Amino acid sequence: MKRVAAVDLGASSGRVMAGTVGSSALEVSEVRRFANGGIQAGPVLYWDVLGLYRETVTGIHEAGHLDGVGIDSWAVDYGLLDERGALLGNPVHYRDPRTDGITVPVPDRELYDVTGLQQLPFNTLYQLLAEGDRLAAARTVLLIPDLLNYWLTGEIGAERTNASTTQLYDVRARTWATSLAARVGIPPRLLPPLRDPGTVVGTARALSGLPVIAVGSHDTASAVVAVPASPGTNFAYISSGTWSLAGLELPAPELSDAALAANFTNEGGVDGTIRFLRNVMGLWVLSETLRTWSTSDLPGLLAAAAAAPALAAVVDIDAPEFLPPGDMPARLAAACEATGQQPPAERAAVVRCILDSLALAYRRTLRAAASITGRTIDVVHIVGGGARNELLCRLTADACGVPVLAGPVEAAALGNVLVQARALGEDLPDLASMRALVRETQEVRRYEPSGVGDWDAAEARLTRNA
Ligand code: ADP
Ligand code: LRH
Repeated sequence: MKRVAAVDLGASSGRVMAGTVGSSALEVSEVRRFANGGIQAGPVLYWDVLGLYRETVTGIHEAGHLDGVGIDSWAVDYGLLDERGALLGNPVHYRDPRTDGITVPVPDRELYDVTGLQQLPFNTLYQLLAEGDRLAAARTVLLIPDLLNYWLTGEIGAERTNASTTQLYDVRARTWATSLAARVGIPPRLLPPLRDPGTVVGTARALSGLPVIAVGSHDTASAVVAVPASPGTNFAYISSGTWSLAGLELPAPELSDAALAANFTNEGGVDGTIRFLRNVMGLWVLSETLRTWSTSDLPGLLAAAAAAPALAAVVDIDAPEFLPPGDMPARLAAACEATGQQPPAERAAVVRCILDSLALAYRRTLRAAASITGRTIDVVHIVGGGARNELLCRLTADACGVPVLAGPVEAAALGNVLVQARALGEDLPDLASMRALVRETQEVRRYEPSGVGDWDAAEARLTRNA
C-alpha cells in the first residue's frame, strides 16, 4: 500500500487529497480545500499563486504520513523566473485580455502541424508574446505545477502533459518546438528540460524530504487517467469542471485538415496517449451566473431548472463573449436575441438555457470528434464536478443519444494518486489497470438517453441573424 497526497488545483478550487493505493484498493479523501479564482488588481486579472503555495504546503502537512506528493493544475499559465530563480511578476490569469490582438506570423496549418493545438487566445504562446520586455529579463518559464514543484524541491523542469498545452511543444517529436519559439520571438532558453509523468522531481526540504513526483500535471491529463472506461469500449470523455474538455483518447495525434478546421486539440496524455478534444466553455458560465446573482444556492437552482421547459432557448456557449468574467445572464440574453429567440426570463430558465446549451455543445463536439477520427462513440464518461450535476448528465445522454456514465467527481486527484503509486512501485502497468481499479472502487452513475428533445432543431437555432 502507498499513501500519497494529490494536490489538484482547479480554476475554482484547490484541494489536497490523501490517497491510498494497493493491489485492489483506491481511496481518496479530502484533507484541505481552498477557494481559487482570478483576482482583479488594477488593470490585470491575476492568480494568487503564493496563496496557493501556502495552502498546498499546509495541506500536505495536514495529510500526515506520506510516501509522496504530486501536483496538477489548470493548464497554460506560468511564472517567469530570473537568473536567481526569483519570480518576475505575479502569474496572470488566462482570462485576462492581454492577448487580445496578438498574432504570430506562422500559418495556422504550419502551427498545427508542429503543435497539434487548438487555437485558444490564452495559449502560453500568446501569453508569452504579451509579456513584452519582461521576456528579455527572464531565464525560465515554469507552468504552475512546475513552479510549485520548483519551490518545494529547487528542481527546474517541465512536465510533458502540461507542456503540451503551451503551443510551444512539438506533438510528434515530443520535444519543445524550439525553432517555432525562436521564429516567433520567444527565446528557446526559457523552455526547461522536459520530464515524464511518473518520474521523481526531487525531495521537499521543508517537508522532511518527502519525494515530489511528476504526475500528469495538466489536471485534464490526470482526470483522463481516472476515466473508468471498460476495456474494448468505444468511449468519449467529458472532464467537466470550470471547463468541459470533451473528446477522445487516441494513440497518435490527429492533424488532418478536418481536425484543424474543427479546432480540435492534441494534448499529451499519460503513457504517451493523445487527448483529442475541444474546450467547451463549461460550468464557468453557470458559476459566473450565480456570482452575478450573489447566490450560492446551486442545488435549488438546478432543481428549478430541471422543472423548466426543455430547449426553450439555446446559445453557442463557446462564443468568445462567455470567456471573460462578467454578467453572464445579460450575455445569454443578448445571444438569444441575436438568434431571434426569446431570452430566458426566470432564473430557472436561465440555468436551463446554460445546461441545454452545454449539452448541445457536448453533442456537437463529440459528433465532430467521431466524424474526424472515423470512430464511433458508444458511451460518454463525465468526470469532475459536473458529474454531480444530475440534470446536466441526463441532458448529455439525451443530446448525445448514448448512455452517460458519471463519476468519479475527483478524477484528477485519482489520476494523480494512481500515477504516483505506480512511480512508487505499485503494480499498475498501464492505463487499463489503473482504470480497472477506478471502476472497482469508485461510484459511477448511469444515465440512459430518454429520446426527449429535438436537438437537431436546437442546433439549427444557433445560427445568428445577419
Ligand atoms: P475545477 O477543477 O475546474 O475547479 P470542479 O471539477 O471542482 O472544477 O467542478 C466545479 C463545478 O462542479 C462547479 O462549478 C459546479 O457547477 C459543479 N458542482 C460542484 N458541486 C456540485 C453539486 N453538489 N451539484 C451540482 N454541481 C456541482
Ligand atoms: C481545465 C484546464 C483545461 C485548460 C484550461 C486552461 O482545468 O486545464 O484543460 O484548457 O484549464
